[in-house]
Amino acid sequence: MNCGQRAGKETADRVVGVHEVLGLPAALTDAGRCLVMGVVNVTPDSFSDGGLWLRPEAAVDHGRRLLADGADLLDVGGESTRPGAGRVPEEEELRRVVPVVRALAAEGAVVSVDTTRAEVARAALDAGALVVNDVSAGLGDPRMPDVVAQARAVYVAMHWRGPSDVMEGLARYDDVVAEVAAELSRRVDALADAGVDRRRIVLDPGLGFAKTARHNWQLLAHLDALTALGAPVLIGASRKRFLGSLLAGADGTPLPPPDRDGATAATTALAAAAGAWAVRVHAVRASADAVRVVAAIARARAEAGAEAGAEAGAATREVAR
Ligand code: PMM
Repeated sequence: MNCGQRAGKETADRVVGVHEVLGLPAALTDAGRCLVMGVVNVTPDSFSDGGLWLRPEAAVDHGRRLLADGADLLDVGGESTRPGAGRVPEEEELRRVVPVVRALAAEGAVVSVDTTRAEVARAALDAGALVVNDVSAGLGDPRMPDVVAQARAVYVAMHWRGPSDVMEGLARYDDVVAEVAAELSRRVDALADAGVDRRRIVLDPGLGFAKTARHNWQLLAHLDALTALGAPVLIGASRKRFLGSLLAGADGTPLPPPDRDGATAATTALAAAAGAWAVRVHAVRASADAVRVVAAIARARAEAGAEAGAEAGAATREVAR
């Protein structure tokens, strides 16, 4: 059994394969389905929603809307990681992120901070965040694992090969699924060596980060290789370029980011069915519906299995008489 997996038996309301992460409220660990993480980008330049929620009040309002749409947790970020993006000064990242984290956490939201900087993570954790979403899995700032370990926070460790301004040149693999799994596995060991509790680590293949569209599809097609690592898995396909390219018009123009939400919801359903712990999405409603559909089907399967088991038991008793 995966170390983060429920030890519970297969019943109608316990969906098999749903992972549990230590350090989150019961409402999330008992959800019995894939969770939905809503994205709150407090940035002027994110690829899909840059500049829309740069003022703290606008970002907090956006977070509230995502919660109303069914988000289980919110991921607040102050630095764009789109391909080619440069760095934002640390003070600016702090200024963008901390008031938004504080306000949403004070309203009872489960908040994740999307940062590679230990100081930003520390300030966000002090302001009430429970999760650190580090797209560099500790490679961007060597002090990060210690900050997360000390705070006993949840650590989302994403597959990362280098900063956004150089990552496109790092998208070279012989076998992307095996290499991403192996590199993530090494990061888990390094994080655990640095004191992070393995039961608080979530893994993410990092779709679009040092990956071509083909690499992203390969990873989505083989999520079992990632869930087999024994940790909960988060998938961030939302609105990414490979979806826009798939759905390009006849002239080859990729579909723009806000028009990629239908494709995003399809990836959510497939990730949930493959046992993902959570999906990270910009538009929450469709994904919140999709994870519930997948959970209902899993429950129906478990019920059918239980009924078949009971019938087989009765038949065996009949023969033994
Ligand atoms: N993608 C983006 C940002 N942060 N975090 C995780 N864990 N996984 C992702 O795939 C991921 C991420 C880029 O999307 P954005 O610029 O719209 O936030």
